[in-house]
Amino acid sequence: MQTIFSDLHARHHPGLEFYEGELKHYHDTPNRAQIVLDALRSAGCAAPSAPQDFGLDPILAVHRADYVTYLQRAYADWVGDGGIPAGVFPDVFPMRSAMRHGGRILRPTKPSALAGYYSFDLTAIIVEGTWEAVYHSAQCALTAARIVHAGAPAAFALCRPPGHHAHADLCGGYCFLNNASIASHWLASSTSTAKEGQTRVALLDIDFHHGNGSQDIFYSRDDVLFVSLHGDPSRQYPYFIGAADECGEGPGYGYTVNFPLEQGVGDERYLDVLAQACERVARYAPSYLVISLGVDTYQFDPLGDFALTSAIYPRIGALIAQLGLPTVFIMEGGYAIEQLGLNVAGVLSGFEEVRPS
Ligand code: SP5
Ligand code: ZN
Repeated sequence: MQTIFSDLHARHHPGLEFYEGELKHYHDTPNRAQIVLDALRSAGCAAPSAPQDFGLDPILAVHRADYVTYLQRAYADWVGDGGIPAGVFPDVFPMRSAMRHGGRILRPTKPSALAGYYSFDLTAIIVEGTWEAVYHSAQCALTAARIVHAGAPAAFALCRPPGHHAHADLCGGYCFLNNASIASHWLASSTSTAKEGQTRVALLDIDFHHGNGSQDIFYSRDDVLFVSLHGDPSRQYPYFIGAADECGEGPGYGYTVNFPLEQGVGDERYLDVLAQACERVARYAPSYLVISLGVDTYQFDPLGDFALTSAIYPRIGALIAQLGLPTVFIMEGGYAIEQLGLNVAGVLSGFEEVRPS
């Protein structure tokens, strides 16, 4: 299958993040993308293609315009205000209780406070090249979506930075623009006709962490089914969201499906739950399937607590392929550098065994 990749991702390279109370190296390192590329080349995959440029419109269809403007300007405004060149860090977060006073929170002008207004944690660090990197990461997702829309059985967007934690107006968890949501919305809206009615898209999130941003973006919609397997958020990042009783709201009720999982999940248990998730996707009978592909479910991932072996990843790909749906794979997390390439290539090759391009 075709891989879409932009080397502009390397413009985003924060050095350090707050991790368990200390400053540690940033986990979303630029070499993550290179490692996946190398593994795909070794597996005999075709060389990656550069993304096409869809402009800002498909991004603005998912993200708030003021948030996108913030992402574009935040670094310059921060440095202009005397901020450290290493990147933008919030120094305050909106207080929940401020919502009582008129149902809104004030939007500050101070760059360090504005960063708090548009962030839910400290790890989506904006550096000088972040906007360029995230813009092209989203274009990779859109290009892969277009390839599948044009009739390919599958395509892989090697996105970096990742996206599934980003809300319409919030960054966090190394994510700024929600690549999988941008691709899902584009697919859902680009082909609907009066005659055929609404195009349905299933977004299946298999990153170790709950896709809080994706869930929130589609929470009240029935044209994008969101299904996620993840470490139980009562124990694991991103916390606060991703429980099994979050099912969607309004017209979206029944179109959010969460499978929060216990620590130490092994291969057979995971495949059993993934099969249940796939059954829900099949029942929805979507026109397209988008996969938020994280491999931080791997047993030695520093950010996860599952016990999956590398042998499971081709089986995951095969199970997804058995749905028989046009499938867009979007790269999310995976931080066990040693096995990252093998595990990602495993999912894609397992898919191709069942559904060759
Ligand atoms: C895209 C993605 O995978 N983002 C993940 C962001 C996770 N950031 C916070 C991780 C805190 C993890 N604590 C793990 C403790 C293991 N000893
Ligand atoms: Zn993750």
